Amino acid sequence: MTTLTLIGAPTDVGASVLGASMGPDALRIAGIARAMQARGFDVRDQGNLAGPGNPQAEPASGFRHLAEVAAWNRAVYEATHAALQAGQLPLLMGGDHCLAIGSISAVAQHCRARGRRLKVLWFDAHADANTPESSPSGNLHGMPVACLLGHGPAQLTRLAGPDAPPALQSGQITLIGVRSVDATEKRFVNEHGIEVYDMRTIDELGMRAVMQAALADVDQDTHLHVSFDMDCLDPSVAPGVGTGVRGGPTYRETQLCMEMLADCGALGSADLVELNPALDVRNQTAELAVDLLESLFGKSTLMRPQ
Ligand code: 6HN
Ligand code: MN
Ligand code: MN
Ligand code: MN
Repeated sequence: MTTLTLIGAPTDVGASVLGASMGPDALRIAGIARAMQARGFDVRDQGNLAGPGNPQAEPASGFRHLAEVAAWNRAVYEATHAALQAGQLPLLMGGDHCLAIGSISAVAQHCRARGRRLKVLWFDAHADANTPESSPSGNLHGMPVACLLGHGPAQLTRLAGPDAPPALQSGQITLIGVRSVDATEKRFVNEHGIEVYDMRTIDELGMRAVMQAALADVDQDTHLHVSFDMDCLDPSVAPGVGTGVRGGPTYRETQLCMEMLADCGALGSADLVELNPALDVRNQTAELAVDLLESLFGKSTLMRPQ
């Protein structure tokens, strides 16, 4: 039986909208542990990591709260790495999306040591590929993709050690659901040749074809990491997010993504981030997140031939 480790990271230091810090408890209240047990996992909720509070400061040298973001990411890195080393499947409960720097750096280090291929699917309304030079806000939750590719402050690009290479090469990450990209961010994404399935592509090709293309290079020997920003969904179905953008995938389109990910059988770790209970209505976005995670971990309506 696989052990699924829930790691809570209750912080919003990477954002300017407050509230994602309450995400882990909203997921617990929505029944994440019981739902994952019902999927056949031995679930261990590690509780919440500890870290600095939110100073609610203005950006300094292009970053808001760099020291605090680095501290939280070190904690996430250590917890994720320890879970992987113990043969467990870590599920990071954010928190804002800056925390994926820590989780994915740990997954990358783990895969590197074992010679395993790593592929990251990044579900998001945004590209999260700003650098401090390009960021309009200084918010580090808008920069994790660039940091993971080695562009950012050393505190965040070298979590695996002073000599560690960037966590990812640009061919290892695919962005899905994107519809809000800053002008300078667009240049970064294009120059690095990052694979992006934006909403227009999803509209034109349909979600099934997009997911088939995104998973084309994923096989049984690949460690697949899913980094899921709740603002990927249309805000009409997921109102509990800090930076919602209209025109996102529907409930059914997102379920199909999760079902296809479950079928591919390669999932090794995941992040569920940017859930903001302060902006939610009766915890519905947390309940939706648990519902999607059930599909990601193999719940389907009917028995299907493998
Ligand atoms: N997120 N591109 C904007 C920025 O401030 O850099 C928005 C980032 C949102 C990040 O939702 O994880
Ligand atoms: Mn994001
Ligand atoms: Mn986002
Ligand atoms: Mn580069």
